[in-house]
Amino acid sequence: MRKDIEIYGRGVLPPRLDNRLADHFTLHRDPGQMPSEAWLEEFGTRITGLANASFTPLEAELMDRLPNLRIISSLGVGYDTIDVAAAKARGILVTHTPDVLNADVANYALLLLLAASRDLLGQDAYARSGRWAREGRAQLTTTIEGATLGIVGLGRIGRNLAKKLEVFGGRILYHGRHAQPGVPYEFCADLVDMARRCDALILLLPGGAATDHIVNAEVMAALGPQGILVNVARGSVVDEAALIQALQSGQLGRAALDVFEDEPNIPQALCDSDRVILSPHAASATVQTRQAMFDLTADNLIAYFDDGAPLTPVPECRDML
Ligand code: NAP
Ligand code: 8YV
Repeated sequence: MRKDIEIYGRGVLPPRLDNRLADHFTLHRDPGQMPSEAWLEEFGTRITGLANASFTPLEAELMDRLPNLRIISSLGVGYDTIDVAAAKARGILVTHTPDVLNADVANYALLLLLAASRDLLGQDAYARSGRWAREGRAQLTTTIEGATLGIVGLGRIGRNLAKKLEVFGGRILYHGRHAQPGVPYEFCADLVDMARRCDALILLLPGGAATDHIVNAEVMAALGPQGILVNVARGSVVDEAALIQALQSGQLGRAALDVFEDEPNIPQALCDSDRVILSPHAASATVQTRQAMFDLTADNLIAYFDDGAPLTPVPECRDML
């Protein structure tokens, strides 16, 4: 127990995480995504650790108001909303929660892929509305058996998914910045070329400036009228306006989306489309995986303040240890 250490719980911390931190440290909460001026004046200089459960950007401006901050422990594997360069420049280490969510996020991507290819929501609506009884059998759908499936971002989650996709007996291609040695899938340096060859693209790469709108109109046109786009990465990686246009014009077949450009807001055109499956950023949202993520978020702070060695620093901060 290190009650002498004062931690800022940013955003609404889940109770399990809140309790672990409050047991171990002196935890200061603030109900807003950004702390109030009064809160900053009272606690700002006392805070040395921050648990981030927020999707609101964590930028240099806030770091400057916490001059003794040493570590940001972020809930989630993606950390595109945290200005890591600004943190490093101030000697602040950033951690995240990789690996513990790989299986569930990959399972969710597979679920979305299967649901889109078999039009599960359409079948449900057809049965539920009585159309089956009135009109007979619903339209046929598309198999993913033997399909060519492209993974954009063959990282921890992407590799977990690829292994699961092997059972469908088709080709697995992947796109990233580098070919990966020893991987039994075909690397495609050009995303448009890969999309042209694929029946479905599954996005599993980080968000942020480097990947902004990497899936643009050209990629979606290449995927084609029968193609399926599954996004469990970040809304920012897909040009959402171009996606709507591609769906409406029939240039793209279907989309299954867990993430959006302006969460939690979803464009009405996507809500209105019966060729889109929508999910509220829920790929990691099982009780078991979320508990593991909450625990790792707390354990990173505990390990850092116990012996200076947090468990899972983001790659950019490993040289700070
Ligand atoms: P990871 O292990 O770091 O893998 C990321 C992959 O993306 C790597 O294979 C990397 O390959 C590729 N990549 C990185 N930058 C790229 C770029 N500029 N262009 C093309 N490819 C790029 O990450 P992970 O743990 O698998 O997680 C992946 C992402 O999934 C997270 O960052 C997060 O945004 C998202 N996610 C979403 C949910 C959800 O709830 N929907 C849950 C968990 C994760 P190269 O190095 O070869 O480029
Ligand atoms: C969220 C995710 O973090 O890990 C990620 O990068 O996108 C998700 O797992 C989760 O919703 C926790 O806020």
